[in-house]
Amino acid sequence: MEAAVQREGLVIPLIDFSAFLNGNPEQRRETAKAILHGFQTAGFIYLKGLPITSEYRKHVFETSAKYFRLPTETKMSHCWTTPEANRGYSAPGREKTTSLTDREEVQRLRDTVPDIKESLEIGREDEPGHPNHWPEEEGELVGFKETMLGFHTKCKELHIEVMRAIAVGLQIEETWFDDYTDVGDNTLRLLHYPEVRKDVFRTNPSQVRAGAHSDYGSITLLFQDARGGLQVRSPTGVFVDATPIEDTCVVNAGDLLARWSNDNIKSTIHRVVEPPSRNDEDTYGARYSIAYFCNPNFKSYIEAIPGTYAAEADRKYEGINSGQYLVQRLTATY
Ligand code: FYU
Ligand code: NI
Repeated sequence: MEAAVQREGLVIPLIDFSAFLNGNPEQRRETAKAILHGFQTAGFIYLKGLPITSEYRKHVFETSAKYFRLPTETKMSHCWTTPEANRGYSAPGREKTTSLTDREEVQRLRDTVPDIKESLEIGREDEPGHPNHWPEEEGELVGFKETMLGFHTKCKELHIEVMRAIAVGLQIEETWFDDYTDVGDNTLRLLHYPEVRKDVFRTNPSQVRAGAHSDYGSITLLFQDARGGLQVRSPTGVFVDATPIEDTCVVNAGDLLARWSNDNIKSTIHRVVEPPSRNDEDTYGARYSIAYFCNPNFKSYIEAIPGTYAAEADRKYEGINSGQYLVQRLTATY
């Protein structure tokens, strides 16, 4: 098996997903095994051979960049409101600087430092009581909603297929997860890490673009641009670069899947830092990425998957409602 990353005991496989989607039974089984193995060891895999063309992907990234060019006040009018809705615009980077104690220093940074990251969260369009916060369809943004909802649906399908691969790997019914993935209670997050002056990182070496964390739900699909910055914690405890590979998607298991699998699958800590600079300028260029956070249907009850425990006494966790679990996690971070 080809490795996308291999350092410090962290081996992240690069897997051709078309061999699962279109292969013969033998190829499908082998691919499913490799996917499950990646989630059991690294907690991360890279997938290539996706049913998402590079043109389509490029179009989605360009559409995302257009959104972030809107004036700040406009974006603020699409503001993220509550963990229950988990939709809308947020610019949370600013609060990082408050960890500094010297008030003048804080003020100086506020004046010179743009937000470290801004994002727009988009949920499924038909969840009662939780509308998406769409920008006006004018100028560059004509077609924005259609593009993003189309991509949301594509990613929802990918979630269903990756969970089928996990089911095949676990040797349970291939469609076992379908009743948990069909609603699509997932969040599409467009991310923009703006250009930032290098002295921000020099002044505060502990500054990272997204702090160390593990994801909450079942799996996350991450589409990154060529700049990089994602790092994954290795078994030896060091952060290793998850270098971008063109036309691949990084997929990692979240905490709820780890719990659901009785810790058979790993949810691994990761973060986003500035990639090493390749120029003499005094800024780091912008980075765009798109994360798609997948969750089991919010209405579903999550308890150990069959086959992930031998005896009743081996079950490590209480059952839990998926939606409640996510809201709990989001409440802790916002
Ligand atoms: N928002 N799920 C996550 C996450 C943020 O896993 C979500 O909906 C992690 O940063
Ligand atoms: Ni994450």
